[in-house]
Amino acid sequence: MMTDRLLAYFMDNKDQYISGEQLSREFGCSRTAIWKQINVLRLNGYSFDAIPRRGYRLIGEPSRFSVHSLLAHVKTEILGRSIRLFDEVDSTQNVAHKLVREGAQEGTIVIAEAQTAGRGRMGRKWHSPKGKGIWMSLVLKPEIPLPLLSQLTLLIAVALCRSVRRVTGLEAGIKWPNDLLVDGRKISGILLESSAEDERLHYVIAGIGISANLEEKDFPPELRNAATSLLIETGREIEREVLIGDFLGQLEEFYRLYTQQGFTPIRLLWEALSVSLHRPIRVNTERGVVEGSAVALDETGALIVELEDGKRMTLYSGEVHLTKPDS
Ligand code: BTX
Repeated sequence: MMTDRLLAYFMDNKDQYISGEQLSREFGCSRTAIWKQINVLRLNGYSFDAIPRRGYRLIGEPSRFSVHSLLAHVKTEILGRSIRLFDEVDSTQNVAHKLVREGAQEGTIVIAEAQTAGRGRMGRKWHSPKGKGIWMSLVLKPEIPLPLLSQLTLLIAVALCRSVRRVTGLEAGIKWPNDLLVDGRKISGILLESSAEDERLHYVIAGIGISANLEEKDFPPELRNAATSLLIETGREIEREVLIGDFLGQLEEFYRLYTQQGFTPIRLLWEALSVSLHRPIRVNTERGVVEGSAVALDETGALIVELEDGKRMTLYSGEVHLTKPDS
């Protein structure tokens, strides 16, 4: 409650510095309490300038998706025909799973400004601060057998990579299977979760996280070396609605290509965008570490790695590390 009142006070006094002392008098609490509430607002995407002896000034509000602007950019037939926007959720994946159980149709997308429990693969966390990124889940009901699901992951990575390149001009590349990197640092991740029975897919929830407008300070220290954002790399703010619209367009186009011509054209596009091919890599797999050079994808989407002795190995899952020059 006090946070709301404090925010309203700053809104009424835009462009002015307000001292901690004045605020503590106004709200009848200590300056430490005011400072704590300002930090709560900061976590919610508000920015303050703080100058000793002058006080605090509100300098930025969190950006908000607008349905109107999204609809103006989403031109797809199926993907995005129902758009569900949320301010804050635990994970858009959870919301999408629930919506499917309640009958949501293919193409439904769930977007949140913030996630409190965004997740990556294998129980990893996905950092999702408010108003800074694209945290989105897509409901898909593809007519493919379960073993070919990895092809869909690669297809989404291709669409996303092409779209990021087109909208930002950055040389984004794909690290197998579906990390998007710029200059060796991660800007995006894809997580596929499915429900199936007897090798038949009921539905897939494709979770897409794009670190669009995060600044260096928005990343926790342990991620700063490994992760980056489109804003950091381009030096300008990305209009998230434009990127979403472009990505959904690419995805729909590639999905059509895939149903008409199979995986081969997608495989070739993936190989052209890959940063893990033809260079030394180390892959942590369930059965141990494999070192060698990735040479291609096979027709199922698995990675073919050539070992030092010239033998070839096919990997279906694992974590790739680029060992040189920017591991
Ligand atoms: P992943 O397991 O490949 O990647 C997770 C790793 O990525 C983390 O351990 C960390 O090193 C790094 N990382 C975490 N947050 C970020 C970030 N914001 N930017 C760059 N790197 C980061 C990849 O998993 C799949 C991620 C999917 C996220 C989406 S967001 C919408 C949907 N909802 C949800 O809960 N997950 C998906």
